[in-house]
Amino acid sequence: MEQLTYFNSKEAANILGVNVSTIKRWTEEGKLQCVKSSGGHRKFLMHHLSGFLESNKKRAVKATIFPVDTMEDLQVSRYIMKGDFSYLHKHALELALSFERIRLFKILQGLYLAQHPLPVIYDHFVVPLLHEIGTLWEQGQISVAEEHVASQNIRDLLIRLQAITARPPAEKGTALCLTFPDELHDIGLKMADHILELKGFKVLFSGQITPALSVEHLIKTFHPQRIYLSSTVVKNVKATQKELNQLKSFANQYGFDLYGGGPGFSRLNIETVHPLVWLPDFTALSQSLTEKS
Ligand code: B12
Repeated sequence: MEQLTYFNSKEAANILGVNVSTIKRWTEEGKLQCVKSSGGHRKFLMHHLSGFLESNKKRAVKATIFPVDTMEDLQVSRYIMKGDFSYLHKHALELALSFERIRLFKILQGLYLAQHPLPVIYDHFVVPLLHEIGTLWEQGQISVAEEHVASQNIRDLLIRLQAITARPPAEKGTALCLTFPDELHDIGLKMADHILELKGFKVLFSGQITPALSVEHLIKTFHPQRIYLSSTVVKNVKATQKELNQLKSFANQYGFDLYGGGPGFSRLNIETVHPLVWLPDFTALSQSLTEKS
């Protein structure tokens, strides 16, 4: 079973800006959902709290979606509520480069609690942050090790967020997520994984360096209805095109749909693997899943 992160009553009270007895009352009145531990203690998943805030908009104003200890925190908290990504982006970059991952996580979690849609958080907050880190590295302003720590921290935070967000039953089918065999960039694919899971898919995440021929056994065993490919850098265009063509022939043989995302696809000929659908961002991914369902 997957490890989920729960908030206890005190933490839930802090986040919602009320005292513990109010939390108790709201759960008894059925206003606030929770689960109970074997010892009878109330435990809250993030979606219990975000669901409560969604149906109690006035409460959202009082909620401490981001812990406020200083004037700067107050500012950050306001920008989270407003969804001012340009301010948050600047602040988050400073945090990423000083490796303040817990505080960075609180911003990510705050954005989610403030009801900003996950694809919007990814497209307008996380992806620009990663791009900026890459640019600083390219310009020689940060070392390769600093770039690694900052981007690995972000990857780690995405996994933490995924562990505490709502997960509907996987009733929509199975999606296999992979990159081409010479690809090490898989953070975009992690974000796609999260969105697919939230939309009710069971996700098989193969991730980095996945040769097309090696997935045939997975396809035969798990019958994915969809395969999602992410490509950031294409080193060898000819070899990568061959991989894509191989996946297309598997798609014809085993009857799954093929989707792609990432800038690497601009170097490949996707006309020849029609009807592969190239998705420009996570908002498009989310919309494509809503349209189909
Ligand atoms: C983190 C990182 C790494 C990490 C990756 C760790 C990991 N587990 O992913 C490591 C250290 C391994 C790495 C290695 C390298 N990297 Co690097 N890396 C980055 C960095 C900083 C972030 C990458 C990232 O996650 N971006 C976020 C993704 C999501 O952004 P994106 O690819 O633009 O995708 C967007 C869309 O295209 C789409 N999308 C992407 N995938 C998918 C999938 C689906 C299904 C959907 C719907 C959408 C979607 O969503 C995003 C929304 O806009 C970037 C900077 C940058 N600009 O991205 C450099 C960057 C990509 N790296 C670069 C380079 C050069 C390299 C190396 C060649 C360095 C080297 N000399 O070894 C190697 C290549 C290794 C390889 N064979 O792949 C260059 C690429 C330049 C180019 N175009 O050729 C960049 C741009 C840095 C730079 N500014 O120069 N890198």
